[in-house]
Amino acid sequence: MMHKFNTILIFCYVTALWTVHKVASIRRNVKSDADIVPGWLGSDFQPPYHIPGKMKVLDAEARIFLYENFVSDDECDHIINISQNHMSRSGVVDGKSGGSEVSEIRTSAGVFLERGQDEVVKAIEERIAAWTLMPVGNGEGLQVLKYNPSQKYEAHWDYFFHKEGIANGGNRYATVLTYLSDTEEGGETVFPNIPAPGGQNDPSFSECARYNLAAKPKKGTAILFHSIKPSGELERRSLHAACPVIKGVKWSMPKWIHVGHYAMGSETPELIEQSPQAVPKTPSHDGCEDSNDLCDVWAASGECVRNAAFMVGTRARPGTCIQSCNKCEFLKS
Ligand SMILES: O=C(O)CCC(=O)C(=O)O
Repeated sequence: MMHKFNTILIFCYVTALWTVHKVASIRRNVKSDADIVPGWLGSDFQPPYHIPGKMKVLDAEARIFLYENFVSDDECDHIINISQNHMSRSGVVDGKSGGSEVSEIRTSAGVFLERGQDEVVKAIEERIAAWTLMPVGNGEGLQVLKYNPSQKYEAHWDYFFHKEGIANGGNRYATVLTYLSDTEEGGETVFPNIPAPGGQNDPSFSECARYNLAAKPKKGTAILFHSIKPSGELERRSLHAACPVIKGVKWSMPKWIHVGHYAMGSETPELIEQSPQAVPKTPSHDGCEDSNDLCDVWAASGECVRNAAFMVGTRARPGTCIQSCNKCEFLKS
């Protein structure tokens, strides 16, 4: 067991280092402690806390992990308390302009916290840095999200396709998503490009999450997934969605982590040089293929919803991008 855990840690460590070197030639000046992962630059690795939970590998190839009890109940309650009076409707990034807009793709409410806003936030951010081996300074502020029944976030990638998206800290490298509450029914985080182990999850998963890799909201549990592969390519398997909440309320807390330092407040964004990143297509199954090379770019910018007739079409007349819009079921009789 210990041996397996050590192997996973070494694997994460090596791939994190490799990715940082491969993806970005980062001319990063270490400006503060926020830019140093514990153990880097010759310091001894002495985590300032004990993470009491246990980690499971959800998908080794796509590097998706789940950590139970990553955040304590008291910490979850504290984060909800400092956030709940500041929530507003969540936005999505417009793939063409880079601006934020309200969309039916994402119907939760949310708020961004400051990096290091208080001692609890700081402790969680340091824990995330120790787990991901990415400096605190590479992370955007923690985001706190609340989903009421029927609220959701449709399938999307966290990485960007537009210039503006990568101007601050380069592209997003990984996401740590922590659940701050249990949810009675629905609200799972599902990865539509990865089948469920054994083809199907148990019936306690909602229909939206039944046939693909998914995690249920459980207070204190965190999932880590990677938007960029060790090769530098964007990781299509990181496509994910927040299923509609069916019963109860869901609180979650994403931390988006970039390949380089993410400037906040009065900091000046640094240029991160990145090699062009190809987005390899997942092999088509059952003849389910997009008819245009730009389908995944359009899908990531919300066109499956905004432009459904063209992108998705109908079962009788499938659209141009059924693979990227996850509508391969149209081809099944
Ligand atoms: O809340 C969730 O389950 C997913 C949130 C998410 O996908 C995001 O904020 O990028």
